[in-house]
Amino acid sequence: MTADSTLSSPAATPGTDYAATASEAYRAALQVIESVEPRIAAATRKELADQRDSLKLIASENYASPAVLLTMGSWLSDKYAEGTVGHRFYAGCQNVDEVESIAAEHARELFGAPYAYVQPHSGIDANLVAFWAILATKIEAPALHDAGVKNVNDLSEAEWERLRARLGSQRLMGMSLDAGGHLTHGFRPNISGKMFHQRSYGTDPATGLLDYDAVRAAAREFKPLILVAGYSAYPRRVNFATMREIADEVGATLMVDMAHFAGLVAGKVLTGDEDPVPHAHVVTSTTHKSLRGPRGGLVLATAEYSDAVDKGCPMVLGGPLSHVMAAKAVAFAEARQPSFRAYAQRVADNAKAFAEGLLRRGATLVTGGTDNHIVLLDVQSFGLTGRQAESALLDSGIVTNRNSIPSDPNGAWYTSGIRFGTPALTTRGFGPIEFDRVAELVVHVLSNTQADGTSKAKYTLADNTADFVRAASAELLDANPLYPGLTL
Ligand code: DSN
Repeated sequence: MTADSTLSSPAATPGTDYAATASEAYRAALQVIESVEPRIAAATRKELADQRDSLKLIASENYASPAVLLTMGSWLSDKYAEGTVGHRFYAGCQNVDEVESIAAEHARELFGAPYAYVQPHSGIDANLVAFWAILATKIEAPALHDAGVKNVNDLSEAEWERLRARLGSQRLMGMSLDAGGHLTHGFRPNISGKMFHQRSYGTDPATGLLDYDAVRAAAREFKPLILVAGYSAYPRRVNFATMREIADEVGATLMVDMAHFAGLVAGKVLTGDEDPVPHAHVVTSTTHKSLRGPRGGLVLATAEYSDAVDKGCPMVLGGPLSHVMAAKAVAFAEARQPSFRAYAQRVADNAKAFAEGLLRRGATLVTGGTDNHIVLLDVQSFGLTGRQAESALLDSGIVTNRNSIPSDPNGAWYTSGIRFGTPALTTRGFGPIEFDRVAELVVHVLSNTQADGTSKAKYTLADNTADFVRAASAELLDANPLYPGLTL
């Protein structure tokens, strides 16, 4: 298996020595940075070394291409451009208009969406824009229509107070955090849990799988304005056609947060009922996880919601990050190449191989396996908390994050799970054989880690474990270099 071509030789520039050109660019950039604040240049160099030297298994991380990364380091950053294409609150936005239009065009084409909004700075921002757009479309617009005005400023005080009360009393239903949902899907400590009356749906306690009949029954009873589907720690595919049926039955807007699996949608691993775009009213995403772009957010919408989404900035967001929108355009262009489909399929195949490798060695997985890019390991059988397991793995050069499992006895801080993901190491070129070896190393670390007494954080790693695993990982990492040919 070879490293993905976007890291070394993009199809768009045949004949160029991409790695050598990128090396020159980075060397020059670091020299310039060094002349002002050498500590930042040093930390930047060190981050590359650390990423090169560790097994990155954080499900939400990836390695963006040099083209994506270099696009972010430009003077596009210096331009204020609140508003939207052709309708800005600042003069001189002609180039930002061009950048934003290209990024949105690529996003529409990539996902087959009628409308794309590429301004959100993150996934949480994208979700806030979506919530606002749904409230504006479903609650505010009819209230303005009934009052015979176009603008909230023209409402009487009494009408305004009635509207505020209505906006503040809407219902949202999403997957619970411990079943794999995200904070922003109505978790009480998050703003989404405070903006809305919220109810969560979980997973079947016996199988860990989504129970659509239970979701339907809960939706019938609760009648949410917004039904949220999507996850950040659920290792299975979702049937979005069924979720849409449920939403339609109760008059809800279906919002899908595909932040985690956007790369699998772009790469056509998730199609038909598993592709959220044809089924949801509004789809939100990040651009940096399996999609492998710059850090940022994205909203796709049907025509009904597009005008309200378009007002995201400045109603919800601060000024758009034009340099990041430019990098999104480059990443979407990469994701439209045939090689991205092959990458996305390998991400899913590798997750299966990794899960099978763990199961074969006696580990317990939430839902018993995976059919996306996530594997959620229940570490209780090793006598550990998620916190202890995460730290022991990190000591051994394996970077993961601890995660709640359904009905987690250790809560959201210590947890009982470790979430793994395959997008990053797949970008490096790892295949099923390498992932099976990684599974062996993970089990080796956890089998050689002992909880200290009743502490949920302290642990002891058996002598030589970390050294052994680091040496074994180095063989895999050296054979699959990160940014091959890139020298600083
Ligand atoms: N931080 C992201 C993740 O790791 O899944 C979600 O917010």
